[in-house]
Amino acid sequence: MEKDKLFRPLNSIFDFTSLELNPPGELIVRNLSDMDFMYQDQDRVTEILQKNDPVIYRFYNVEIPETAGHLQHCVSMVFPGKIGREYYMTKGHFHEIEDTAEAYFTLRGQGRMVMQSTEGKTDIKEMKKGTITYVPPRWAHRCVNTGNQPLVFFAVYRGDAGHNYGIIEKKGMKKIILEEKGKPVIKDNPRYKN
Ligand code: S6P
Ligand code: ZN
Repeated sequence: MEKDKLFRPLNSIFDFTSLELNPPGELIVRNLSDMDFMYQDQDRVTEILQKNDPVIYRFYNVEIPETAGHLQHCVSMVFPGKIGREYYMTKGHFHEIEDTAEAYFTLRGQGRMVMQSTEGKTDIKEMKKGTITYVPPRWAHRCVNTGNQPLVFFAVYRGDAGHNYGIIEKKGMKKIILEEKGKPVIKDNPRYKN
């Protein structure tokens, strides 16, 4: 990446048919095996992984200097699907620099943003085409696709925010979203480690 002071204006374009960003920047793909331990139904995880390793989501990070004055931005897509009754979702994270917030604009699909603060409060917001979701500083965030098409969203956050995945990897999140009678329902996570 260019040095900060040399950085120039940029334009990228997202193609809603191919679900690709051009220029792609950094593309990160997460398969089930990257987050197998996060799902409730571990028997189902084993069964699926014996056959294949589905892509759960991918995201394009536009390459921006990782400094405070810049705004990192990205387009993510969570594919439709479930592991048992639990919908495909992102790993979820806190930002490493705790006082950094984030804004999400949903472009396509249906889902939920599951949030949890460092003090243990939880909040869940609907995501659908047109929703703008604000993630305040110190709130972990995970996106869950509850629909039957890709959930696509654009997110913007401070360039130096960084990502802390470790807490959610170890503890999980307090709330999970499961399918019940064809609809998404919020449940307490029985595997949450306090
Ligand atoms: C970054 C922002 C999103 C996620 C992306 C994937 O702060 O919240 O771009 O990185 O949706 O989720 P995760 O939890 O794997 O980073
Ligand atoms: Zn984030």
